[in-house]
Amino acid sequence: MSIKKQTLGEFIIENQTAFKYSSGELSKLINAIRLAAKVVNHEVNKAGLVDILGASGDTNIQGESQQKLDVLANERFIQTLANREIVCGIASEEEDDFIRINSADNNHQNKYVVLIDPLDGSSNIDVNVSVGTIFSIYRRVTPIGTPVTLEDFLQPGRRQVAAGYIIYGTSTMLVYTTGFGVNGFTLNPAIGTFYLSHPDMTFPETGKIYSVNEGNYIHFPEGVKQYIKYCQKEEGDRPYTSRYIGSLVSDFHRNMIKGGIYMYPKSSANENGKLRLLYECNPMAFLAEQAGGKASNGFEPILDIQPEELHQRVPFFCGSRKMVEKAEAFMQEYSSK
Ligand code: AHM
Ligand code: MG
Repeated sequence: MSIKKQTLGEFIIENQTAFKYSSGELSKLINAIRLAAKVVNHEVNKAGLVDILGASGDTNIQGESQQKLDVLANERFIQTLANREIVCGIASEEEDDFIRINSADNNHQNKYVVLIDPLDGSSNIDVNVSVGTIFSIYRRVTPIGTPVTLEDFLQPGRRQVAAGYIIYGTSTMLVYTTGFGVNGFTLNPAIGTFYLSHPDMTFPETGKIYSVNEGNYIHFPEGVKQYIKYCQKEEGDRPYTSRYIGSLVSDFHRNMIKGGIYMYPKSSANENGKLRLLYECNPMAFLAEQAGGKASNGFEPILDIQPEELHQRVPFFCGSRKMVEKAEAFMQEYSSK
């Protein structure tokens, strides 16, 4: 990659001045995520070489078995953020409860909380398929200097200050937004530097890819069944192409570049779908909207949902604006909330 390109570090500094009264706290926070991303990238890359694969034996709050890399990624992100004392609280998909971060003098003035899915799609690790980290940042709502409470984490996605993901793929990328569009940075592993490779990323208005686990078809609501039939019908620019990696970050990333829709609807087996509102859907929805796309539960924007619990799940339809609107139209005609 050309060294003429802007590095992520340079980009963060340059954009900090865009926030008029910025204290630099958010910049420091994104810098810490950048650092943890490089560490986790290193672990993911050597996964095939050393004995860190396989289930660790623990189960997370959703009753799923954790793989060792999930545990490692969780530790790395939490340690990096906690050691730098730049956040007042962290919630992770891998932790039962949120974590309060105290400073050495017990009196820090930090105003941000971070919510994170340290390694999403981790069932793909054993078969060498891309996985990702997803993060979401909010300003706390309780007074600065007091211990964070659940309220600080249960905010509608619309209030996110920043969100992004790291994709550990054929190359490693960090893609994020602070509410002024979406920018993607590719890691040059030889020197450990992220370069701005994808400035101002946008979803094509429509696309030809639909991504859904069709193995669950029989359990889907009628609206989703009808929409899938619509995607498969020979008419106009259809049939569409079906592409499903089973790794949200990778499916989202491809659809943002090529145009497409990702769906994880509710089903008769999972009444709220599978994906978590706070760790997966909200950050992806913020990115989608910032990139000109759309994200919905089939009936309302994901970002408008008032969360009720940390590990809440929601049905998820996300991607190119016109495709999501079409899926919503089918849901509203054939299904109920
Ligand atoms: P995880 O957080 O346990 O890794 O689950 C989330 C993942 C998403 O990345 C992916 O899109 C989805 O689960 C796949 O689920 P399924 O195997 O049911 O299709
Ligand atoms: Mg996940």
